[in-house]
Amino acid sequence: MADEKQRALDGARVDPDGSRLITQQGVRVDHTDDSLAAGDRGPTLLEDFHFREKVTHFDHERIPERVVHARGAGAYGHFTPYDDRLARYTAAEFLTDPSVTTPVFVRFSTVAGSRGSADTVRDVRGFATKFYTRQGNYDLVGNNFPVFFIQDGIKFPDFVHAVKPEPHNEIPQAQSAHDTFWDFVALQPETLHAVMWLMSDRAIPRSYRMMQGFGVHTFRLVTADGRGTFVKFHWKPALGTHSLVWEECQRIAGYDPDFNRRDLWEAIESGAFPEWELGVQLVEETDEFAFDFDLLDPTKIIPEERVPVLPVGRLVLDRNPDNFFAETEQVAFHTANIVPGIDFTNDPLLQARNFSYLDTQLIRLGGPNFAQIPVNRPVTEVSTNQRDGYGQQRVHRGRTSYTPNTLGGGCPVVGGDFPEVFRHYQEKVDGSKIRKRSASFADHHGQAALFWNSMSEVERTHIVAAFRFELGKVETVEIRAAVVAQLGRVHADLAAAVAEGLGLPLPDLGEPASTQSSPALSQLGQPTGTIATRKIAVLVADGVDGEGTEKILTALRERGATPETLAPRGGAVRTAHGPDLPVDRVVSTMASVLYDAVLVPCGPDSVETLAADGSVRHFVAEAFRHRKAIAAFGTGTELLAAAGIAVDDGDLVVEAGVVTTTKARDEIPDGFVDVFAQEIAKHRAWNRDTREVTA
Ligand code: HDE
Repeated sequence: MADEKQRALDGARVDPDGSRLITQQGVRVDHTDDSLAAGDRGPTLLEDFHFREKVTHFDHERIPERVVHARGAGAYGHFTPYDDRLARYTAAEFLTDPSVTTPVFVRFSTVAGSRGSADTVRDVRGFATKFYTRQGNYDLVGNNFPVFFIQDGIKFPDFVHAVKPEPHNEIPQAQSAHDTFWDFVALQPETLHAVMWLMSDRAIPRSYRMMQGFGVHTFRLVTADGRGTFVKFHWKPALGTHSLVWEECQRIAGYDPDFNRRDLWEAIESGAFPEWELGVQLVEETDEFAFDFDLLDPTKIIPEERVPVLPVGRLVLDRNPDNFFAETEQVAFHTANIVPGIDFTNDPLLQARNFSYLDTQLIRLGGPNFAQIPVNRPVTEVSTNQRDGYGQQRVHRGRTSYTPNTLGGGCPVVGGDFPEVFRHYQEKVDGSKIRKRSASFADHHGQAALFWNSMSEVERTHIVAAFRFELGKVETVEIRAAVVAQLGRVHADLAAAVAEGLGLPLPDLGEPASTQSSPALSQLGQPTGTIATRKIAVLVADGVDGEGTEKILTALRERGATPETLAPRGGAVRTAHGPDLPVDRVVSTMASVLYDAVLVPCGPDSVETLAADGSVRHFVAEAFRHRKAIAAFGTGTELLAAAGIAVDDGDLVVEAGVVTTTKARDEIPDGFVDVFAQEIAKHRAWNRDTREVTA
């Protein structure tokens, strides 16, 4: 969609069509493969301006990667509020006028890894949105966890140094499973709530399109007459919140380190535009102290059951960037980019961020003019007295670059009324200068326990396994024990299970730090019923039942899923009765971990070929072990048997996510695809017993 931001970007876009090679100085050259040399085998000449320009530019092509969130993927889209329900709370037009659609750029990221690290690591994911509003740029720089690891930004360098690769050998890359991180955690219990999220399935999303986003801090909405309301921002994905399983993540890091980036790109290219609903939790200023935690403490959530999330609008991402560097790498988010109607609170983490983001762009983007980079420009006018600086793109005319002036006609003119101009919320502040954490930030274990209490059995098993994995990689036994001791102050069950796995003695176990729970925190039990964009591996070989396969492929595509045929070799396979069936992928280049579900069609010859191949049996058994939906029709069930999966014969049999029928071709029962789709939509068959099947 050509919104105002896209039209503005058109001015910066360059297409290669038919152009000739012309240097940066506008000179046409006829040769770019050999440098200018003194003689046939002689030295290169300094006067070779074309060589020097080309190589110098290359030498300077890299900019510093982000100190955190270095690896990311971005897309354009738009946001529209549903109605004017927030008009009572904020003067921000883009949140309150349903006739206004605001262009956005969103960048998703991992935090700890370098630019080239894998997507599927255990980590927080960034969810940063730049709204190009008609009142200026508003950046909501959030994460997929609603809480952060520290309470005061002055601890951020310590926290990041602890989680990043260790400084002496730069190991490990993009992992929290190492001594320095857990040393920090054990000594800094304010990390514990976020650490619970980090050890949970939230840290390994199936897709950027299937994760929630949170503004984390408590912000403020402000009305035209200056009334403030506390607000927490939430993004809810239309496709539901879903995760990978840990073993898959590790395997995908090898098979497709770009898994999440590719998924976002392909979904948008195929027209399956990702969507989120923006929600807000609102708290009146008079209720500031109504909670058993401090609203300014970024390690705390407001349970949704206590303050419901009010849905306010829809975000759709519908356009991939044209150039990764120009847009996704150069986009510069800043928590202090706010517009009239939104303001900060005194959350000490937010306050620090308001310093850090501008500061970091100065080194990363090389000077103070980064807001002139096309992706960063607002769709509004810009008019300041700021001049000069590296990378200045504008040609400011006139004699004046100061205020007040008469020589420039008094321009740029200041003044105006809120909300036409931004004016800070007039919060009364009165206190002594102190360097001390507020006593209201003291509870570090209560909400960690709340999170644990809110998890389903499956989710708890995953959390325990994650702690065991991570702490198992810690070399210093005292650090393992110190973390387990902290967990003992969260919940005895958790600490005991982790200690048991590590072979550590039980720490002191008291009462749980909280007996409360918040069902909204559990990812399970909130299925969306859709299989849109789910990837389904269809295993075929020569002799497959083409008619039955086509019928099911069509039905799956009609439901928005993406089935792909995988065969031992590329091209097409011969079908038992009809035309050849095109092959999308060669099975040896793929793995079941790259798919959401597996289908094995009928065909005695096809199944015999596939079953004789150990890697195909492994493919099926692994999907089974990862509790994915699996379907087979006709003799396809024999491949399941060869992979060690026992199935009963019948017209339509469903057993813990495995859907089978003995029928083939036009006799496949109508309900077969419906049931298969239902099982895929559940994301995983958590009730499946996988012990008998090894992959
Ligand atoms: Fe960031 N963070 N952060 N952060 N953060 C950066 O800014 C920082 C925090 C988040 O896609 C940096 O441009 C401090 C919380 C995202 O470009 C840097 C503190 C949350 C992104 C920075 C925090 C975030 C960043 C690195 C503690 C969730 C990626 C490059 C006071 C609410 C944005 C850059 C993108 C990036 C500093 C804590 C989210 C260094 C000092 C809490 C999504 O400025």
